[in-house]
Amino acid sequence: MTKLKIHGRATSSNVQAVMWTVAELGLDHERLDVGGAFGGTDTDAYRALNPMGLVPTVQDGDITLFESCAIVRYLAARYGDEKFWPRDPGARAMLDQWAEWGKGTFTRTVVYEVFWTLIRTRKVDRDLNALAAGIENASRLAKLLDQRLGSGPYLAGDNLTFADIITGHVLFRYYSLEFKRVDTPNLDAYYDALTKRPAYAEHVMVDYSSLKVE
Ligand SMILES: N[C@@H](CCC(=O)N[C@@H](CS)C(=O)NCC(=O)O)C(=O)O
Repeated sequence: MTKLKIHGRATSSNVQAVMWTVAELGLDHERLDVGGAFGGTDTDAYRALNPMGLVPTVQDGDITLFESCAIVRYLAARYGDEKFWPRDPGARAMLDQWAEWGKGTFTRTVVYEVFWTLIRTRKVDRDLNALAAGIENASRLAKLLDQRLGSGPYLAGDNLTFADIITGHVLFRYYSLEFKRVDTPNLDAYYDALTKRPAYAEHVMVDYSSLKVE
């Protein structure tokens, strides 16, 4: 394979999902600091790769992709083994439904209803009622995931899969933000298992204090 090129700043949770995948699969790569304070997303050249002007964007030889979950699925399908990306459509779909839920429902709630208010909104501009509602939503969803995980340790049982990446990358934000979390012993154990993976520690547990506005 050619060397993967990943465009995107390390503090972006969407870039983190991709980088975690790249590291779990041991893929040869280079990551370029693009987006946020680094800029670089508003050029014609970048927009030709990613018309949204967002990160991440990945180039693998002559394949260029945007949308982090599509990238994770592509890398998993192309370079992952049977455990990481089950080839049986039924077995894969059972995991993929949780991946989809993880991105579209859980991550969306944690990022846009909690993280965005606590980290990316000035204190004076925060809507505390909306924040309380967001925390309540995130708590309800965390309970659901806790129930689904059971004794885990991963969504598929013993092995980490693409679905853990898509569902689990937001947990660093979920667990490190300052708010009172509900009691979720299975989810706590899951997060603990993820944090012990070197790829998660390096690429997902990235200090986001540079994103904080006061
Ligand atoms: N659905 C897209 C969302 C991409 C997205 O919103 N990326 C954010 C960072 S997490 C971004 O590019 N923000 C502007 C920037 O960093 O310049 C994905 O999953 O890749």
